[in-house]
Amino acid sequence: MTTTAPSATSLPTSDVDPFSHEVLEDPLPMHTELREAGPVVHLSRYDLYAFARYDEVYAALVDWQGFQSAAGVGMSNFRYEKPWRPPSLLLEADPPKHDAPRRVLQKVLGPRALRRLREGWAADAEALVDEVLARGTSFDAVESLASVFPLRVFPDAVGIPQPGRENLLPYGDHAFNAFGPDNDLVAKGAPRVAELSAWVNAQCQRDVLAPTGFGADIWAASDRGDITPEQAPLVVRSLLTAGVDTTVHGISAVLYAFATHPEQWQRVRQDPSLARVAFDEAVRWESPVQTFFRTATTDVRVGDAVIPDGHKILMFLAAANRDPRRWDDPDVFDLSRDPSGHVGFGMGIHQCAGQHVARLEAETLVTALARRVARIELDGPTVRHHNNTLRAWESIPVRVVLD
Ligand code: OVM
Repeated sequence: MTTTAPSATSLPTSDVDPFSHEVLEDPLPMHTELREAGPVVHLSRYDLYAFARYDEVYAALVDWQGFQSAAGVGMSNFRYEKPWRPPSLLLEADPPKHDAPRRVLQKVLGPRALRRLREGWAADAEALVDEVLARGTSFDAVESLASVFPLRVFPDAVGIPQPGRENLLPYGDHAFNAFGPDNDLVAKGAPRVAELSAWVNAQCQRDVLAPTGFGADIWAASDRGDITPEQAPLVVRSLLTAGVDTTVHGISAVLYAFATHPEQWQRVRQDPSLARVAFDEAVRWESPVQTFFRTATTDVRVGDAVIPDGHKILMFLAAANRDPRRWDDPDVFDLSRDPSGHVGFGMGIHQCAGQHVARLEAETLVTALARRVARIELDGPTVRHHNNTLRAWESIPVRVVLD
């Protein structure tokens, strides 16, 4: 990649393609280069403005007036291009339209609702760990744990029926690819979009959902008039879109972190209450959601730069989460650090509505593992899964030593 220093009249600029396979395989060198180039870097290939430093990413996340979401939080601008599906009422909306759906979802996924799930999920996690370990002590942590556990607990919690659940991961994978440019990853998903969308949309209907669960709770909110009956299925769709791949890759991240940091595993073993902070530290360290876009609502000044009205801003959450201006030893996965303030779940009015659900999934699974596994180490080459938005794993072979 070529980065050009700013002259008197121009911003630092880079011709890097953040969505190329080379960068997706290892984005860290690009993050460093963009962070060091300046607070705002023009990406010439796509004519957009990149923020890779913590302060600018944070400021953009909380400034929903200056940086809107309703024009899309991917590269494509909904003012000029038709979205691949009807926009999300949460992610791709601004106040005031955003607020009622947000309030409803936040309540449905809030601490009260989760208290009812903890015990069952802890038991499910122990049962899964027992099953996996009964088959042997060498296994793929993605195939056996990270891609299994969320699919055991989350669709049941939403209340969707069993058939077709194998569609959830491919649908989410495409949705996260669709935030990027129209590249080969989007083309790969295109043949199944109609089929997958039809299935997902069908699961959002009231009569398909179980009488209790997050889905039923969202429909009950429409009975109370908190949202309209037209909005309810789209709020359910947000759960099914954003709630599966993210937790799979987040759990992969924390398992990879432990497999490569044995001393940190010993700490959770001694104090299982660290499982929760371990997940947030893994989300900071790996940033399962790497990027989101915003759109400037006017000419917005950022430092010496002006983002022109209507232009796209690319926020590198992952680069902000390892900005040495904000974090000591940012590349170190360390359970003694306080990772709060990381932007892996975003920040501000759009901050991840499912973050407590994600934490509960990760916490129960890590706790179940810590009860039985004394050591965990890599047992072969890991393989990345490339996605325009997600930092993901295809395979993490591990070998464990039991108590
Ligand atoms: C949504 C949504 C929210 C967050 C992430 C996301 C595909 C989707 O509301 O549909 O990624």
